[in-house]
Amino acid sequence: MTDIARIKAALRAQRIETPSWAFGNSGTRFKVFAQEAVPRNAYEKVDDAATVHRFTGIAPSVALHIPWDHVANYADLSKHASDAGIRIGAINPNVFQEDDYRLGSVCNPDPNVRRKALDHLLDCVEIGVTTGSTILSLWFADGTNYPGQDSVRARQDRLAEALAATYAAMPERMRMLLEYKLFEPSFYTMDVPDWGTSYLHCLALGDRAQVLVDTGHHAPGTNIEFIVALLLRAGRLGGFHFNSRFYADDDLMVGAADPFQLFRIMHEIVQAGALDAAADVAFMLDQCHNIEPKIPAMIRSVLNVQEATAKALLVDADALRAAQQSGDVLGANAVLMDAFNTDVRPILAELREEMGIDPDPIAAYRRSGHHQRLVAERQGGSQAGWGA
Ligand code: RM4
Ligand code: MN
Ligand code: MN
Repeated sequence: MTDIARIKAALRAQRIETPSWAFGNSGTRFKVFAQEAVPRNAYEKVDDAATVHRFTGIAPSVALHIPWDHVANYADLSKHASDAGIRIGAINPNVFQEDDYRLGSVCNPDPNVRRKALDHLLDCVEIGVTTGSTILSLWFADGTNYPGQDSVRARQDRLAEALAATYAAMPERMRMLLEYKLFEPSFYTMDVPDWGTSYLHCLALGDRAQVLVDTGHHAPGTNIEFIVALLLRAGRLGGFHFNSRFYADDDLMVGAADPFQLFRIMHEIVQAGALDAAADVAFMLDQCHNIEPKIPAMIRSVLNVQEATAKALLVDADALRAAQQSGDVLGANAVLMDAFNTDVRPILAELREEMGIDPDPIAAYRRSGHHQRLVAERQGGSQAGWGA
């Protein structure tokens, strides 16, 4: 295989998962701006995810967030997805939006609240089984705001207990991904603030528990690709929540703020052979399009990951190794920069034509009149979202 054929084959096989919640209205704690044509339920969110897949060719699954995406019949939702050409991806339990969770969910000092949170996690395992999902993706808002508020160690014990009970309920083919976040909504301690905490819990649980790296959840300046390399080495990189940030958990379009960081992350992935489906790294997006139109923003985001991947695949691995081994610092760096500075848009346009999709997905979406159709169709009802 020529190099170009190898790169195209890898890009053709790439899978990026979109998040249902990105299609609903969202905002900051200051304002949620409603947009036209926003889905009113999980079915319409799935439709929007299917549209993103139709225009990009590489986004064939959508993650659900429960209860935001609660439906009466999950098998029916799953069928709706497959009729639309996609499937249900990761199931994300939401244990952070009820009054009961003021002091936490699975780490709450009150055993009744812990039980309620655990029951929801177990329900989500069931939803995963019904929808054919293989990933239970956990994020906990749990933590404390003030020193002394609760026992850090007791909270870890409670967390471990809930995770173990959930893990035990998962079928063989399901993986648990445990996400970490440095701060917010808790400001003094988060119960899973960093990859190390997540990793320790995963180790205690078993092979099917892995760390989820949300790129927006680190302190400014954190070397995320280093974390990625470490977790890959340990076989515990379960997947990503891609998004980009300038300051904190901004949830902006991936690759918008720092395309070079995204390239560096994808370089570690490619070097470790983890782009391969067998490596089971889930490439998921976790974003909110507060002010920009959502479907084209999601298309843009998928393309940004694809571009970074193409550049990472272009890195001349032999030249890089040779430079590294001979201690050629500048040469090694130049190999990387050469790849990063290559315009990959022509090869991607070519690839898309070969895949039978438009070489310029954003322009194609604009031309398609799909947005106008949705505006006409989605009248009445109440839009999905975080509430204004
Ligand atoms: C959190 C975290 C979770 C996401 C929620 C909406 O900050 O990133 O993955 O489900 O936001
Ligand atoms: Mn996330
Ligand atoms: Mn987040």
